[in-house]
Amino acid sequence: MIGTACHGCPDPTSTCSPEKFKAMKFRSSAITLAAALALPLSILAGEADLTVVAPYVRMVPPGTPNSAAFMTIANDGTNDRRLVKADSPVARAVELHSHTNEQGLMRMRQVRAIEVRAKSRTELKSGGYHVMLIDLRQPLKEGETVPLTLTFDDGSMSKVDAPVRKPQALLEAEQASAHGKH
Ligand SMILES: [Cu+2]
Repeated sequence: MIGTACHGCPDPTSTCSPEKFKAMKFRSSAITLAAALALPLSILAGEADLTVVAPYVRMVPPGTPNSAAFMTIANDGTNDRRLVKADSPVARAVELHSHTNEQGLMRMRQVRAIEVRAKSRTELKSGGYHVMLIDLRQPLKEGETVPLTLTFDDGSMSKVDAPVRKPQALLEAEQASAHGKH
């Protein structure tokens, strides 16, 4: 086979075949990828700027397909951050959601990201932003903890163990009815 010089081929002998060129291109992109993978080390230093406070997962009756996780995310850093992804082994799908009032109806909507501004905190709470746990793989029992992995726009990740808790409204209703029995 007659060697043809491929445009951009790093092989100085100019005996480059399209196959060889492809293989070389692949190798150089693999190196770029390795360099990119080494990058998060420098990002980890900034991770301490983000703190996840009081996470919990809403207890739901057995057989309920979905639940949600709530928490406060504090950003002590000087850069605005965005929560871009959440994962949990307890659900088949995990989405970031907001609640919006549409003509008097509260609707949940998937959002691309939840912003946590610099020197600020964002509350994920019932009726607002939440981490939606869709299609639960197992029932969530009170007192258990649910592992959550949160990914931010700078590539940093936070691993959180969120206890399963009854929703505040239910707790208050229970307390009120307990008082009623006096
Ligand atoms: Cu939701």
